[in-house]
Amino acid sequence: MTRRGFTTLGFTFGAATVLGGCSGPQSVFDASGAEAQEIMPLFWTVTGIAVAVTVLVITVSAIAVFAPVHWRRHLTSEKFVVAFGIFLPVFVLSGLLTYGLLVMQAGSARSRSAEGPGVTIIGEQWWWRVIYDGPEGEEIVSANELRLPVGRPVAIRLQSDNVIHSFWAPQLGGKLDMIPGRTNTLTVEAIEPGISRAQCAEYCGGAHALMSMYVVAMEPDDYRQWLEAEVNPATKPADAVRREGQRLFIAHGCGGCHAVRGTPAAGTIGPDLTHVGSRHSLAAARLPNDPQSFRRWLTDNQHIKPDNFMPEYDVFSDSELDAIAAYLDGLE
Ligand code: HEC
Ligand SMILES: [Cu+2]
Repeated sequence: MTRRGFTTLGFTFGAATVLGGCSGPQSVFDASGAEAQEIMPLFWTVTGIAVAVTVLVITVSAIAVFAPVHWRRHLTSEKFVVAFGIFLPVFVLSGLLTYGLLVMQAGSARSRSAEGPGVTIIGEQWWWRVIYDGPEGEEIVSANELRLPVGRPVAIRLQSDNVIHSFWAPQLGGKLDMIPGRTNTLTVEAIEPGISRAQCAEYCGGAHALMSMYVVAMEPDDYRQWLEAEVNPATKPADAVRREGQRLFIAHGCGGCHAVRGTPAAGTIGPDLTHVGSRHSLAAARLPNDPQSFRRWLTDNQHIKPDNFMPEYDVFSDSELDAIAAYLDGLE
Protein backbone atom coordinates (compact mmCIF):
# COMPACT_ATOMS: atom_id res chain seq x y z
CA MET A 1 0.00 0.00 0.00
CA THR A 2 1.23 3.52 -0.77
CA ARG A 3 1.91 6.04 1.95
CA ARG A 4 -1.15 7.96 0.87
CA GLY A 5 -3.20 4.77 1.13
CA PHE A 6 -2.00 4.30 4.69
CA THR A 7 -2.82 7.87 5.62
CA THR A 8 -6.34 7.56 4.19
CA LEU A 9 -6.86 4.25 5.96
CA GLY A 10 -5.56 5.63 9.26
CA PHE A 11 -7.75 8.69 8.95
CA THR A 12 -10.85 6.61 8.15
CA PHE A 13 -10.29 4.31 11.12
CA GLY A 14 -9.53 7.23 13.40
CA ALA A 15 -12.66 9.09 12.36
CA ALA A 16 -14.78 5.95 12.64
CA THR A 17 -13.50 5.33 16.18
CA VAL A 18 -14.11 8.89 17.30
CA LEU A 19 -17.46 9.40 15.56
CA GLY A 20 -18.70 5.92 16.50
CA GLY A 21 -19.44 7.33 19.96
CA CYS A 22 -21.73 10.01 18.52
CA SER A 23 -24.92 7.96 18.41
CA GLY A 24 -26.44 4.94 20.12
CA PRO A 25 -28.15 4.26 23.43
CA GLN A 26 -25.35 5.72 25.56
CA SER A 27 -24.60 8.87 23.58
CA VAL A 28 -24.87 12.41 24.96
CA PHE A 29 -25.63 13.56 21.41
CA ASP A 30 -28.92 11.63 21.24
CA ALA A 31 -30.73 13.68 23.86
CA SER A 32 -33.97 12.06 25.03
CA GLY A 33 -34.27 14.00 28.28
CA ALA A 34 -35.28 17.61 28.95
CA GLU A 35 -32.09 18.29 30.92
CA ALA A 36 -29.88 16.88 28.16
CA GLN A 37 -31.67 19.09 25.62
CA GLU A 38 -31.15 22.16 27.76
CA ILE A 39 -27.45 21.49 28.14
CA MET A 40 -26.92 20.82 24.42
CA PRO A 41 -26.74 24.46 23.19
CA LEU A 42 -24.40 25.31 26.10
CA PHE A 43 -22.17 22.40 25.08
CA TRP A 44 -22.01 23.46 21.43
CA THR A 45 -21.44 27.12 22.34
CA VAL A 46 -18.54 26.29 24.66
CA THR A 47 -17.09 23.84 22.12
CA GLY A 48 -17.42 26.42 19.32
CA ILE A 49 -15.71 29.14 21.35
CA ALA A 50 -12.97 26.75 22.49
CA VAL A 51 -12.26 25.85 18.86
CA ALA A 52 -12.23 29.53 17.82
CA VAL A 53 -9.83 30.46 20.65
CA THR A 54 -7.52 27.54 19.81
CA VAL A 55 -7.41 28.56 16.14
CA LEU A 56 -6.76 32.18 17.13
CA VAL A 57 -3.89 31.24 19.46
CA ILE A 58 -2.28 28.98 16.85
CA THR A 59 -2.61 31.70 14.18
CA VAL A 60 -1.07 34.34 16.42
CA SER A 61 1.74 31.97 17.43
CA ALA A 62 2.41 31.21 13.76
CA ILE A 63 2.56 34.92 13.00
CA ALA A 64 4.94 35.47 15.92
CA VAL A 65 7.31 32.80 14.59
CA PHE A 66 7.07 32.86 10.81
CA ALA A 67 5.59 36.20 9.63
CA PRO A 68 7.63 39.14 8.26
CA VAL A 69 8.91 41.68 10.79
CA HIS A 70 6.28 44.37 10.18
CA TRP A 71 3.51 41.86 10.99
CA ARG A 72 5.24 40.67 14.09
CA ARG A 73 5.64 44.22 15.31
CA HIS A 74 1.85 44.50 15.65
CA LEU A 75 1.86 41.72 18.22
CA THR A 76 4.07 43.69 20.59
CA SER A 77 1.94 46.84 20.47
CA GLU A 78 0.19 47.84 23.67
CA LYS A 79 -3.16 47.98 21.87
CA PHE A 80 -2.89 44.36 20.85
CA VAL A 81 -1.97 43.19 24.33
CA VAL A 82 -4.88 45.10 25.90
CA ALA A 83 -7.41 43.92 23.31
CA PHE A 84 -6.43 40.24 23.08
CA GLY A 85 -4.83 39.78 26.49
CA ILE A 86 -7.40 41.55 28.66
CA PHE A 87 -10.63 42.51 26.90
CA LEU A 88 -11.19 39.38 24.85
CA PRO A 89 -10.76 36.86 27.72
CA VAL A 90 -12.82 38.98 30.14
CA PHE A 91 -15.58 39.38 27.57
CA VAL A 92 -15.68 35.71 26.48
CA LEU A 93 -15.42 34.23 29.99
CA SER A 94 -18.02 36.58 31.55
CA GLY A 95 -20.39 35.84 28.68
CA LEU A 96 -19.99 32.09 29.12
CA LEU A 97 -20.36 32.34 32.90
CA THR A 98 -23.62 34.29 32.59
CA TYR A 99 -24.98 31.88 29.98
CA GLY A 100 -23.98 28.87 32.13
CA LEU A 101 -25.64 30.35 35.23
CA LEU A 102 -28.86 30.94 33.27
CA VAL A 103 -28.93 27.32 32.11
CA MET A 104 -28.29 26.12 35.67
CA GLN A 105 -31.04 28.39 36.94
CA ALA A 106 -33.49 26.78 34.51
CA GLY A 107 -32.28 23.36 35.69
CA SER A 108 -32.83 24.07 39.37
CA ALA A 109 -36.27 25.57 38.68
CA ARG A 110 -37.26 22.33 36.99
CA SER A 111 -35.85 20.11 39.78
CA ARG A 112 -38.04 21.99 42.26
CA SER A 113 -41.01 20.97 40.13
CA ALA A 114 -40.33 17.23 40.60
CA GLU A 115 -43.22 16.54 42.94
CA GLY A 116 -44.46 13.04 42.11
CA PRO A 117 -43.03 9.79 43.46
CA GLY A 118 -39.28 9.44 43.00
CA VAL A 119 -36.74 6.65 42.81
CA THR A 120 -33.80 5.77 45.05
CA ILE A 121 -30.78 4.22 43.34
CA ILE A 122 -28.08 2.74 45.54
CA GLY A 123 -24.68 2.02 44.01
CA GLU A 124 -23.51 -1.51 44.80
CA GLN A 125 -20.37 -3.32 43.74
CA TRP A 126 -21.00 -3.69 40.76
CA TRP A 127 -24.70 -3.29 40.19
CA TRP A 128 -27.58 -0.93 41.01
CA ARG A 129 -30.24 -1.36 43.69
CA VAL A 130 -33.29 0.51 42.44
CA ILE A 131 -36.13 1.36 44.85
CA TYR A 132 -39.31 2.97 43.51
CA ASP A 133 -41.80 4.95 45.56
CA GLY A 134 -44.92 2.81 45.12
CA PRO A 135 -48.48 4.03 44.48
CA GLU A 136 -49.22 3.81 48.24
CA GLY A 137 -45.88 5.28 49.27
CA GLU A 138 -44.41 1.81 49.84
CA GLU A 139 -40.91 0.84 48.71
CA ILE A 140 -40.68 -1.35 45.61
CA VAL A 141 -37.26 -2.93 45.46
CA SER A 142 -35.82 -3.82 42.08
CA ALA A 143 -32.40 -3.77 40.45
CA ASN A 144 -30.30 -3.06 37.38
CA GLU A 145 -32.88 -1.18 35.36
CA LEU A 146 -34.45 2.25 35.67
CA ARG A 147 -37.97 2.86 34.40
CA LEU A 148 -39.33 6.38 34.04
CA PRO A 149 -42.63 7.90 32.96
CA VAL A 150 -42.36 10.26 29.98
CA GLY A 151 -43.22 13.93 30.54
CA ARG A 152 -42.79 14.22 34.31
CA PRO A 153 -39.64 15.37 36.15
CA VAL A 154 -38.56 12.54 38.44
CA ALA A 155 -36.28 13.04 41.43
CA ILE A 156 -33.64 10.30 41.60
CA ARG A 157 -32.08 10.00 45.05
CA LEU A 158 -28.55 8.68 44.66
CA GLN A 159 -26.84 6.78 47.47
CA SER A 160 -24.08 4.25 48.06
CA ASP A 161 -23.39 1.85 50.89
CA ASN A 162 -19.80 1.07 49.92
CA VAL A 163 -17.48 3.24 47.82
CA ILE A 164 -18.16 6.28 45.63
CA HIS A 165 -20.02 5.53 42.40
CA SER A 166 -21.46 7.95 39.88
CA PHE A 167 -24.79 7.69 38.11
CA TRP A 168 -24.62 8.82 34.51
CA ALA A 169 -27.45 8.48 32.01
CA PRO A 170 -26.02 10.42 29.04
CA GLN A 171 -29.23 10.65 26.97
CA LEU A 172 -31.22 12.00 29.92
CA GLY A 173 -28.54 14.46 30.91
CA GLY A 174 -26.75 14.96 34.18
CA LYS A 175 -24.19 12.92 36.05
CA LEU A 176 -23.99 12.84 39.82
CA ASP A 177 -21.82 11.04 42.36
CA MET A 178 -23.25 8.45 44.75
CA ILE A 179 -21.47 9.06 48.03
CA PRO A 180 -21.64 6.81 51.12
CA GLY A 181 -23.66 8.44 53.90
CA ARG A 182 -25.24 11.07 51.64
CA THR A 183 -28.21 11.42 49.35
CA ASN A 184 -27.61 13.42 46.18
CA THR A 185 -30.73 14.20 44.22
CA LEU A 186 -30.71 14.36 40.43
CA THR A 187 -33.83 15.35 38.55
CA VAL A 188 -34.44 14.02 35.06
CA GLU A 189 -37.36 14.18 32.68
CA ALA A 190 -37.65 11.75 29.78
CA ILE A 191 -39.26 13.42 26.77
CA GLU A 192 -39.91 10.40 24.58
CA PRO A 193 -40.44 6.68 25.14
CA GLY A 194 -37.41 4.51 24.41
CA ILE A 195 -34.47 2.63 25.82
CA SER A 196 -31.12 4.18 26.63
CA ARG A 197 -28.22 3.22 28.86
CA ALA A 198 -26.66 4.43 32.08
CA GLN A 199 -23.11 3.75 33.25
CA CYS A 200 -21.23 4.05 36.51
CA ALA A 201 -18.89 6.98 35.90
CA GLU A 202 -16.64 6.83 38.97
CA TYR A 203 -14.08 4.06 39.32
CA CYS A 204 -15.41 1.77 42.07
CA GLY A 205 -13.15 -1.27 41.89
CA GLY A 206 -12.98 -4.54 39.92
CA ALA A 207 -15.99 -4.71 37.63
CA HIS A 208 -16.62 -0.95 37.47
CA ALA A 209 -16.52 -0.82 33.66
CA LEU A 210 -19.25 -3.50 33.55
CA MET A 211 -21.63 -1.59 35.82
CA SER A 212 -24.24 -0.30 33.38
CA MET A 213 -28.00 -0.56 33.11
CA TYR A 214 -30.85 0.16 30.76
CA VAL A 215 -33.06 3.18 31.24
CA VAL A 216 -36.57 2.56 29.95
CA ALA A 217 -38.76 5.62 29.36
CA MET A 218 -42.44 4.67 29.11
CA GLU A 219 -45.74 6.37 28.32
CA PRO A 220 -47.32 7.40 31.67
CA ASP A 221 -50.12 4.79 31.41
CA ASP A 222 -47.70 1.96 30.59
CA TYR A 223 -45.49 3.10 33.44
CA ARG A 224 -48.37 3.09 35.91
CA GLN A 225 -49.38 -0.43 34.84
CA TRP A 226 -45.81 -1.63 35.08
CA LEU A 227 -45.35 -0.14 38.55
CA GLU A 228 -48.58 -1.72 39.78
CA ALA A 229 -47.34 -5.11 38.57
CA GLU A 230 -43.92 -4.53 40.10
CA VAL A 231 -45.51 -4.24 43.58
CA ASN A 232 -46.76 -7.83 43.30
CA PRO A 233 -44.87 -10.79 44.70
CA ALA A 234 -43.25 -13.18 42.24
CA THR A 235 -45.45 -15.26 39.92
CA LYS A 236 -45.81 -18.88 41.03
CA PRO A 237 -43.79 -21.35 38.91
CA ALA A 238 -46.10 -22.39 36.06
CA ASP A 239 -44.96 -25.98 35.44
CA ALA A 240 -43.03 -28.92 36.91
CA VAL A 241 -39.66 -27.81 35.47
CA ARG A 242 -39.99 -24.35 36.98
CA ARG A 243 -41.16 -25.77 40.30
CA GLU A 244 -38.02 -27.90 40.33
CA GLY A 245 -36.02 -24.74 39.51
CA GLN A 246 -37.52 -22.95 42.49
CA ARG A 247 -36.79 -25.91 44.75
CA LEU A 248 -33.13 -25.91 43.66
CA PHE A 249 -32.94 -22.13 44.09
CA ILE A 250 -34.05 -22.39 47.70
CA ALA A 251 -32.15 -25.63 48.47
CA HIS A 252 -28.82 -24.22 47.24
CA GLY A 253 -29.06 -21.08 49.33
CA CYS A 254 -29.47 -18.54 46.51
CA GLY A 255 -32.04 -16.92 48.81
CA GLY A 256 -29.29 -16.07 51.29
CA CYS A 257 -28.21 -13.31 48.91
CA HIS A 258 -31.25 -12.79 46.68
CA ALA A 259 -34.86 -11.91 47.49
CA VAL A 260 -37.80 -13.30 45.55
CA ARG A 261 -40.84 -11.73 47.19
CA GLY A 262 -43.53 -14.25 48.10
CA THR A 263 -40.97 -17.05 48.67
CA PRO A 264 -38.62 -17.81 51.57
CA ALA A 265 -35.77 -16.17 49.59
CA ALA A 266 -35.17 -12.83 51.31
CA GLY A 267 -31.45 -12.04 50.95
CA THR A 268 -30.33 -8.48 50.35
CA ILE A 269 -26.67 -8.95 49.39
CA GLY A 270 -27.43 -9.41 45.68
CA PRO A 271 -30.05 -7.97 43.32
CA ASP A 272 -33.76 -8.55 44.05
CA LEU A 273 -34.92 -11.21 41.59
CA THR A 274 -38.72 -10.96 42.11
CA HIS A 275 -39.27 -9.72 38.54
CA VAL A 276 -35.86 -10.46 37.03
CA GLY A 277 -37.43 -12.13 33.97
CA SER A 278 -39.02 -8.86 32.86
CA ARG A 279 -35.80 -6.84 32.85
CA HIS A 280 -33.93 -6.03 29.66
CA SER A 281 -30.59 -7.45 30.78
CA LEU A 282 -28.79 -9.52 33.40
CA ALA A 283 -25.96 -8.50 35.72
CA ALA A 284 -26.15 -4.74 35.06
CA ALA A 285 -26.43 -4.86 31.26
CA ARG A 286 -23.68 -7.47 30.98
CA LEU A 287 -25.84 -10.18 29.35
CA PRO A 288 -29.10 -10.29 27.41
CA ASN A 289 -32.04 -11.59 29.44
CA ASP A 290 -32.79 -15.13 28.20
CA PRO A 291 -32.63 -18.68 29.65
CA GLN A 292 -29.23 -19.29 28.03
CA SER A 293 -27.76 -16.26 29.81
CA PHE A 294 -29.15 -17.35 33.19
CA ARG A 295 -27.35 -20.69 32.71
CA ARG A 296 -24.10 -19.06 31.66
CA TRP A 297 -24.26 -16.63 34.58
CA LEU A 298 -24.58 -19.44 37.14
CA THR A 299 -21.62 -21.46 35.86
CA ASP A 300 -19.34 -18.79 34.42
CA ASN A 301 -20.06 -15.46 36.10
CA GLN A 302 -16.45 -14.82 37.22
CA HIS A 303 -15.41 -14.96 33.57
CA ILE A 304 -18.38 -12.93 32.33
CA LYS A 305 -17.96 -10.27 35.02
CA PRO A 306 -14.56 -10.73 36.70
CA ASP A 307 -14.39 -10.05 40.47
CA ASN A 308 -18.16 -9.80 41.00
CA PHE A 309 -19.43 -10.94 44.40
CA MET A 310 -21.48 -13.95 43.31
CA PRO A 311 -19.85 -17.39 43.57
CA GLU A 312 -19.81 -19.67 40.52
CA TYR A 313 -21.74 -22.93 40.72
CA ASP A 314 -20.35 -26.13 39.23
CA VAL A 315 -22.59 -28.50 41.21
CA PHE A 316 -25.62 -28.46 38.93
CA SER A 317 -26.36 -31.02 36.21
CA ASP A 318 -27.48 -29.87 32.78
CA SER A 319 -31.15 -30.47 33.52
CA GLU A 320 -30.88 -28.70 36.89
CA LEU A 321 -29.36 -25.66 35.19
CA ASP A 322 -32.21 -25.69 32.68
CA ALA A 323 -34.73 -25.84 35.53
CA ILE A 324 -33.21 -22.90 37.45
CA ALA A 325 -32.92 -20.88 34.24
CA ALA A 326 -36.56 -21.60 33.35
CA TYR A 327 -37.64 -20.62 36.87
CA LEU A 328 -35.74 -17.30 36.84
CA ASP A 329 -36.80 -16.54 33.26
CA GLY A 330 -40.43 -17.05 34.36
CA LEU A 331 -40.16 -14.44 37.14
CA GLU A 332 -41.81 -11.76 35.01
C1 HEC B 1 -22.91 -14.69 48.14
C2 HEC B 1 -24.11 -14.09 47.60
C3 HEC B 1 -24.78 -14.72 46.40
C4 HEC B 1 -25.25 -16.00 46.26
C5 HEC B 1 -25.17 -17.15 47.25
C6 HEC B 1 -25.88 -16.04 44.96
N1 HEC B 1 -25.79 -14.84 44.33
FE1 HEC B 1 -26.57 -14.34 42.55
N2 HEC B 1 -25.72 -12.50 42.67
C7 HEC B 1 -25.00 -12.04 43.73
C8 HEC B 1 -24.49 -10.72 43.43
C9 HEC B 1 -23.62 -9.85 44.32
C10 HEC B 1 -24.93 -10.42 42.13
C11 HEC B 1 -24.64 -9.14 41.33
C12 HEC B 1 -23.41 -9.40 40.48
C13 HEC B 1 -23.03 -8.20 39.66
O1 HEC B 1 -23.73 -7.91 38.68
O2 HEC B 1 -22.02 -7.56 39.99
C14 HEC B 1 -25.72 -11.55 41.69
C15 HEC B 1 -26.41 -11.60 40.47
C16 HEC B 1 -27.27 -12.62 40.12
C17 HEC B 1 -28.13 -12.59 38.97
C18 HEC B 1 -28.29 -11.44 37.99
C19 HEC B 1 -29.34 -10.48 38.59
C20 HEC B 1 -29.66 -9.24 37.80
O3 HEC B 1 -30.22 -8.32 38.39
O4 HEC B 1 -29.40 -9.19 36.61
C21 HEC B 1 -28.82 -13.78 38.95
C22 HEC B 1 -29.86 -14.20 37.94
C23 HEC B 1 -28.38 -14.55 40.08
N3 HEC B 1 -27.44 -13.80 40.79
C24 HEC B 1 -28.83 -15.81 40.39
C25 HEC B 1 -28.35 -16.58 41.47
C26 HEC B 1 -28.72 -17.96 41.70
C27 HEC B 1 -29.65 -18.77 40.86
C28 HEC B 1 -28.04 -18.33 42.82
C29 HEC B 1 -28.01 -19.71 43.48
C30 HEC B 1 -27.62 -20.81 42.65
C31 HEC B 1 -27.28 -17.18 43.30
N4 HEC B 1 -27.49 -16.15 42.45
C32 HEC B 1 -26.51 -17.17 44.44
C33 HEC B 1 -24.80 -12.68 44.92
C34 HEC B 1 -25.10 -13.99 45.18
CU1 LIG C 1 -18.07 2.44 39.14
